[in-house]
Amino acid sequence: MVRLVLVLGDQLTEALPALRAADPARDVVMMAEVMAEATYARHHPQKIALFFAAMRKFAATLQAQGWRVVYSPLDDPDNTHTIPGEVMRRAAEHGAAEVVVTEPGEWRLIAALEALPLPVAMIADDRFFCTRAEFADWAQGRKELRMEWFYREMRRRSGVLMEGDSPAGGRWNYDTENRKPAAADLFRPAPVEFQPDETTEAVLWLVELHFSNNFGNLHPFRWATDRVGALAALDHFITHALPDFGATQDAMLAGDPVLNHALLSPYLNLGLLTPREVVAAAEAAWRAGRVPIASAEGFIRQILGWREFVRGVYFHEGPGYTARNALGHGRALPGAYWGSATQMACLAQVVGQTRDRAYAHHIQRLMVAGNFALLAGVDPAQVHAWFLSVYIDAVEWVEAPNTLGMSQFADGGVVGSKPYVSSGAYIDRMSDYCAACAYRVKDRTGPRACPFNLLYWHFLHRHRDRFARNPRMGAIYAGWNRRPEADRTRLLTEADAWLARLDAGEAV
Ligand code: FAD
Ligand code: DLZ
Ligand code: SF4
Repeated sequence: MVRLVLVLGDQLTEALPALRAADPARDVVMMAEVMAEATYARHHPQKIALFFAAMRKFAATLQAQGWRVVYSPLDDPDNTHTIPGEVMRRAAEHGAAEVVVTEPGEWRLIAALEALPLPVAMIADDRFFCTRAEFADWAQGRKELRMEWFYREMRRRSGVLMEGDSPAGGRWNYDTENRKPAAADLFRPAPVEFQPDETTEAVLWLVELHFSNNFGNLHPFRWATDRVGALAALDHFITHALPDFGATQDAMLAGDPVLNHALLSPYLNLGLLTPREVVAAAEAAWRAGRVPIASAEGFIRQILGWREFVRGVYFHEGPGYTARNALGHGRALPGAYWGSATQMACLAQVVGQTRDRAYAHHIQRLMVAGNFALLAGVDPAQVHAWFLSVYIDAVEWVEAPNTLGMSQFADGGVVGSKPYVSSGAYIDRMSDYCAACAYRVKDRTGPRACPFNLLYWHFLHRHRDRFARNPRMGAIYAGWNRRPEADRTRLLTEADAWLARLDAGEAV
């Protein structure tokens, strides 16, 4: 009996579980570019182009290896434009009575495939260090889920950066040596860039035709779209950028959107690289003496720790996770997130590079775009929709816990024990943005007060019932309470007035 092996756009790995379970002599592999996936979020054009180009090339690779592959391009006149529709069309075409698929990374697609009127064998995705079942075991009975404990457990289980039972170098975490501001004259390697080949050019035309109204510039398109390119990007990062990754991990510089970051998340998330090989490459570089332990550990923690942890949380918390709004925030997402004028230099910088590259690094996402939305009390569902749309690496299992959990505290403290909020002082310390801003970062009140300063205290004040007893925030509240009543009132009044101007659509 012929079986249909469905490969989704973020499952482009040759050793994919569904492919390992299939028989190339009998089964048919299917892949489909469909409008439903291209429009369920208003994706950045570069993101759609990356998925389509990588899917086309992966299909060609499988074909060259002897698989029978049926591929539905977006402009196929018979395309039904949904994944279930294409599965049923291909099943009828090939007389397939069963579908084999690696479990999708999103509740929405799991539900759609489970509802098919055909038997579906859904195989666990073993491309991660930690399976869903293993995470559930780890989480069971714990009062709270904390990344640091999960990460240590993952280090022990995987043996990564371990010397016997002890962490390599004697410490689990080298954060105190990381996270320094960057000076503009800092040496940092140019990020690796790729020229579009013929397949990618054809996709760029297609995306231009259908999605040019989406937020974001399609050109220049600099991403790798196949495994060879993804491996070259990995090699470039390990050789040139990893040695200083740790030190500048949290730094932000106008005019340098990448610094020493890896630019590897899209390749990991599409399956062109596996987390195991990326972690192994970083560990090998440290063991060979080519990078300091602080950089290797800092980088490995992002993948073996955070990436695995947020995936675990996404599945552990269930399909309702994306609707959470623990802080009851309801403000509309300001137009500045879609490129409308703003006087805030930091937000303009992050949104501008997001428009140009579909990329911003972690601290830009967390402490500028996310921090501002949280301080201003924006509806987390709108913040989630934005992050899911505009970044090249955004798939829901990783985007949602980062946005709703880590960044917006909308899950009430599952991902983080306290909200990631800061005043302008943090942005000033970690970046060079404030020097070119219309606002004054040192001003707490007054006509040119930095909005992050006004809104930081406004946020803490309006959520004092929830956070004042948090042991990690007590000192901040104590400081606020010590300020004269008149100062507090003035600041809150000015914050309200500033928010009213924001709501009125002024270019504040
Ligand atoms: P580097 O900083 O060089 O880090 C190396 C790798 O570690 C990344 O490639 C990534 O795979 C992994 N990593 C680092 N931090 C995280 C994290 N917090 N969670 C999961 N993996 C991590 N990452 C996504 O892959 N997709 C998203 O949609 C996404 N949305 C985010 C939304 C918000 C609000 C925030 C605060 C973070 C989000 N992240 C997301 C995490 C992180 O910002 C990106 O993984 C990182 O910026 C990707 O760039 P890089 O490859 O240069 O990463
Ligand atoms: C993101 C994306 C896009 C833009 N298009 C497709 C597509 O046409 N076909 C497909 O199989 N997958 C696509 N994807 C990726 C899926 O949306 C992805 O599998 C889900 O986000 C689940 O992780
Ligand atoms: Fe951002 Fe405030 Fe600095 Fe302006 S002064 S760049 S708004 S932190």
